Amino acid sequence: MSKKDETRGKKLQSVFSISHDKDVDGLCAAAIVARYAKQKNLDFDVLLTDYGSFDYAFSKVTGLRDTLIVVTDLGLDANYLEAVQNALSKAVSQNCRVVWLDHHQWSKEAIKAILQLDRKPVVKINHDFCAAEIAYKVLMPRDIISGELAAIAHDTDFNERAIPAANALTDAVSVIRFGAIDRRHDITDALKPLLMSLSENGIAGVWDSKRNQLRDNLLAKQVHHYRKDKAKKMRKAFAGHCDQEINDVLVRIVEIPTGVTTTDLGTYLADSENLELEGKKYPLADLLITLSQGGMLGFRRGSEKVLCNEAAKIFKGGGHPYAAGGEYGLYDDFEAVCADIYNILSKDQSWIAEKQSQD
Ligand SMILES: [Mn+2]
Repeated sequence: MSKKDETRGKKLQSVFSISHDKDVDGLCAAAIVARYAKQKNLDFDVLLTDYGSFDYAFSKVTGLRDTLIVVTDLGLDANYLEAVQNALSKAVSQNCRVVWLDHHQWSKEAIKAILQLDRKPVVKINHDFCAAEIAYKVLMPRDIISGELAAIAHDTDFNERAIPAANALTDAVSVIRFGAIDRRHDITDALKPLLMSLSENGIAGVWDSKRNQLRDNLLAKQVHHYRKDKAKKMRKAFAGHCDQEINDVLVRIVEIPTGVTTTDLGTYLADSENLELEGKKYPLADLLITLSQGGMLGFRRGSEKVLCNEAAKIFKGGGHPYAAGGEYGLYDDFEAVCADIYNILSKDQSWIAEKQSQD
């Protein structure tokens, strides 16, 4: 038996999960991976990360041996392709295996880069589900708690907002993340207690359904305060909005305040109760565009007249018809940006659904 064959025959000892730190989907996907590790009697470790930190996250895998590396809720784009491929190749040469489960847009090259790895990598990308649902189906299809975690993630990722525990969890993740960033603490360390109790006991581990609040009283208080503060900021942001109709489609642009996510603002402005300012009622926008201080754009639709992914494409981005992201670039004059965006969207109307079907 050659040395190579010996390595190949060796059994996997542990699972290393790399997942998205930003939302409930990434967290639930990692919790399902942790349940899988436990079921298989393998050690478990996790790294939660975000776009922009892939170099650091994947540098961690080069030290792994005999490990199943499961990446969830993270898309691989051209900027990181080479670094990620090199790091994973190194790990695979040390008897690791790679499973990548995601629901974002991938290029053919990126899929090929992962499939080219040795030791039969698994790549499952499906846009119809959230990442936790894919992890549930692929890794733990008969596990009730994993199914429950997948349902919670779906509720937040598809913006259904029908499960109160899922809403609270979304805010808890934001509170913990922003807190860790402020104190320069490690985000994975900060989120790990929440992640592990989700993994061990499902949503019942963190949510008290009798009292209708998070079990951790301090966290519940922080979430309550965070929501109040957020609502105040969002009301103020809405007061400064711009509205314009393009071809009978109402496009609304709002600047995102710090500490508020696109999803927060999208949910807030989808509720007609919040669309009242000084006695004046505003209609729901067909397309809501959020602009962050860093010049990033978020797209959320209020009606099926609009294709967010097509609008995002015009601004170097992409996503789904109901939610997408793009980039405007740094700016200092919000009104001027609005005029510019309206101008761009008037010239190229491919984002209006009925224009699409006419082509
Ligand atoms: Mn997701």
